[in-house]
Amino acid sequence: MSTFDRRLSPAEDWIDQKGWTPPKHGIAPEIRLFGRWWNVGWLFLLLWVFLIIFFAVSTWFIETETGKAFVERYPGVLWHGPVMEAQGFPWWLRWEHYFNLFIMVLMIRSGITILADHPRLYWNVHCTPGTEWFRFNLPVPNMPYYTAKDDSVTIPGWLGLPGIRHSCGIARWWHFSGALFWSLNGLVFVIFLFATYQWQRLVPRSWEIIPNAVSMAVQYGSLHMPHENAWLRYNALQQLAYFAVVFIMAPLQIVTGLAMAPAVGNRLRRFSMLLHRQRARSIHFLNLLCFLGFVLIHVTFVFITGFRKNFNHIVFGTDEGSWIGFIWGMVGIGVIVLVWIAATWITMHRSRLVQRVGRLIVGRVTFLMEWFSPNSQYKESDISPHFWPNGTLPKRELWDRLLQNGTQRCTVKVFGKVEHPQELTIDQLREIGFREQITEHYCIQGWSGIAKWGGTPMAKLLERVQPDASAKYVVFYSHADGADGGRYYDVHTLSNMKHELTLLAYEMNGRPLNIYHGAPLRLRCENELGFKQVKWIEAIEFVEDYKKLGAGQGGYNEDHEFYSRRDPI
Ligand SMILES: Nc1nc2c(c(=O)[nH]1)N[C@H]1C(S)=C(S)[C@@H](COP(=O)(O)O)O[C@H]1N2
Ligand SMILES: [Mo]
Repeated sequence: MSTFDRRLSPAEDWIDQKGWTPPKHGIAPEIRLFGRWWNVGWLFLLLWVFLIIFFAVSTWFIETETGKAFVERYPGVLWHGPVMEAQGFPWWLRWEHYFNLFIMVLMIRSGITILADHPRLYWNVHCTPGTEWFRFNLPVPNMPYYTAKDDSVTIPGWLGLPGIRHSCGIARWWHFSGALFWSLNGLVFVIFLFATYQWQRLVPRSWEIIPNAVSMAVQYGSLHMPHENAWLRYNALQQLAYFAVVFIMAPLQIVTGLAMAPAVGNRLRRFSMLLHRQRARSIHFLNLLCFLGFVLIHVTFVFITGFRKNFNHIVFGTDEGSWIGFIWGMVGIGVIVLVWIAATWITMHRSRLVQRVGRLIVGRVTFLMEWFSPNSQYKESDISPHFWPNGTLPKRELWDRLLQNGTQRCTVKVFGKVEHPQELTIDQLREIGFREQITEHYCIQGWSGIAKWGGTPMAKLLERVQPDASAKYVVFYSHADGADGGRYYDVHTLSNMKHELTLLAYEMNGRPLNIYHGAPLRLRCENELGFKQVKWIEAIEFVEDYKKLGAGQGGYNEDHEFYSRRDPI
């Protein structure tokens, strides 16, 4: 054991709320429009007014001659498929509909938890304070070291998964495992759709769908419940809505989800210029609102258009009016509620288990994204005017040492399974090699920023120290402790260290790195998230395995906050 790993701390395998990031409450969500902030409550008022106008106009219009002719011409149901007596709801559709609900509940809850870790949404990639269009926290205070962690807010445990504050690490296991199953479920659904007649119920094949959908809306709006039968075919409005959910909203959610990953963004530069992380994040959220709006309207219509029949359709696939489908439907929803409660309990009390199972389920899939390793850089003009700081500052000693010796004479110790262990000053590092790169930083909490980093390529250091064949991982020990005490550290794969953009940085935006951003030395490993970019590096150790370090998860946040050791997404 070296003197470095002795200062690492063990970690709890569960979330002890007393030791966790203390609660901090946000504010009611606000939207920035016309240069000022509006409470979203106003939107509901607006929606209400809109609905009243819509109902009034529909009621008037449908009685006019034009209205009558319109509804007669476009009754609201289109059908081009073969005339079959019973289209019905086959078993696969009913089961997938249920799985979908089941998974979406978990994903929405964990998604809200992730959002609360950076309670602001932007259309620009820099996340400059004041430029957000949506927030549920107060304006960013003007102080030198207000971190993204300080900015995160608490979400109640009944809503979020797990809720509380700064729990995005564990929420992500739920969110990504859910996303995997949800996408597979969707894929199987689409395959079945096209393997059967069912796709004809969903896919519109004529522009007549538009006036028919308007007609449907007017009929509902004037409270004329149209005569229709969803058992045989959907009406135009239903068809459009279901089509949008399956073929537009769901794929959009998958694409914007992936677009937030550093591995994807850094690889597909052209694509990510268009759909950069903050746009993707904003659209991901707006699309969530579309999903929620859909669910609200969908459930309302299930109840007002004959709920016993509708429940029989979707639960048993029968077209009759008994209570049986509704009763079993409620049992199904009861199961979801139980899972809702159990998921929160497990996440809080068996956190390490959630981390482990999550890794088992989605680990490999997300790790594959390291294939999308970074290959492109930004221009000078892309550099962010503001770069959020994050992390727990080092103690007084390091500040004093930096002041006394100057950064250039600070040393970094390189040791472990290498031919030539050594202790190098920043000046000596510079002699080994120097390069500059303009890259995007992706913090796990949701913010991003572009900066120019100057430093020594890790590959050059590898040439110098010559790792042994047994060295598989590289450990970066910080001068600073993590939030719960014990030294901050993080483990990287040796292969990631060989990448041309992996840098030991001591310059930022053309100036010596300042202490807030990690002086004297910090890491840049561009296909991983921000927490893996260790700041204030004191030592670098080459190891065969990391399981004996700290709590054995491969890093401080991995140990204490249940993050993933490889996190390219
Ligand atoms: N030693 C140390 N390094 C750290 C952290 C920390 O808490 N301690 N935080 C990490 C996180 S979560 C992020 S997002 C980046 C932030 O880097 P920045 O402050 O330059 O923006 O540093 C990483 N490096
Ligand atoms: Mo971060």
